[in-house]
Amino acid sequence: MAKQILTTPKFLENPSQLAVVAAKYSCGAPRSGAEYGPDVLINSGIFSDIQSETDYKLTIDHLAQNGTFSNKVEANDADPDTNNMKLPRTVSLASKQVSECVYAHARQGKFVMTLGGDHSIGMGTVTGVARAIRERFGGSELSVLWIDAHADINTPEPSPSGRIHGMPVAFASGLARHGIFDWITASHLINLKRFVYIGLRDVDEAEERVIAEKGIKAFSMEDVRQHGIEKVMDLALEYLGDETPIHVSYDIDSLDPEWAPSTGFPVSPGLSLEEGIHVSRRLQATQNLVAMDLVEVNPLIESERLETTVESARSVIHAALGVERI
Ligand SMILES: [Mn+2]
Repeated sequence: MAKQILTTPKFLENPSQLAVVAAKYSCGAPRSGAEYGPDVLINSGIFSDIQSETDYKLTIDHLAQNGTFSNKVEANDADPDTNNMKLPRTVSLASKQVSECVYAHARQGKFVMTLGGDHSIGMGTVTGVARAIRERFGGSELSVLWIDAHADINTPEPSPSGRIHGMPVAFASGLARHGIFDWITASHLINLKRFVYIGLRDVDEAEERVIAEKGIKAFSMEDVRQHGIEKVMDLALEYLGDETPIHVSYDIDSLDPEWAPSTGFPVSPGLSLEEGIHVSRRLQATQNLVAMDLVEVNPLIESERLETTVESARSVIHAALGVERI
């Protein structure tokens, strides 16, 4: 049984419309598997009790590489390394598709739930929602919470791996620019002053510098341990203010590997499942949440513990939607 907590979302015109976007890509990551994440989550029934027992009306868009480039090719003639980036054209095309799909739903005032996929798709989701919010609310800016073990704010040159799943925040904020990503225009950009990290614990040196230079609000795992997740959420929400639409981009690797083993780059110690659910509940309670991503579930990693990972994903998604099991 599921019960829906009834709230009145402030920034959604069609709050009962839940647009699920299955973003089946792993071109931003060094190994395959994340492209299967959305189907694994959907087929596990993550949305079936929502559909049958709540007022949400679901649509699902399935997005995947459409043959222009194959989903998981190593650098090749069609998509050679550029400025230290691996598969930049493939990732640009993928994230552009995601951005356009997410935008179309968000423009209509629906809640958009994007399932990944590797986190490079995050540059598509936040840019799509940011653009829709600007248009719907006279230029207003979107607030973004990035729940992650990693900062994903590398610019191409200093990136140790060249993999673009470590760069979505840089591209979505305009910190990184490249002709290959020229579909990202001023209307798409997110503002790093309206951006908060929670759960960081594996941040590259160049990323540390950018976070300090730009004064980006960041709560590390150490902060969570020191102050508690309740206090961290108090501070994060106070920083963003009451009257702002919020997009949460949730990397499953923010959770401790005990709760989310099936992911590409698990880092201990992370958020407990209870802490992860608390983050979602608090966001839901603001009534400001307009979109969510849940990314980096990789069924090819620690497959025998995939069910644990899927259960955790289900719990944080349900809590964000105000759907609780009874
Ligand atoms: Mn991430």
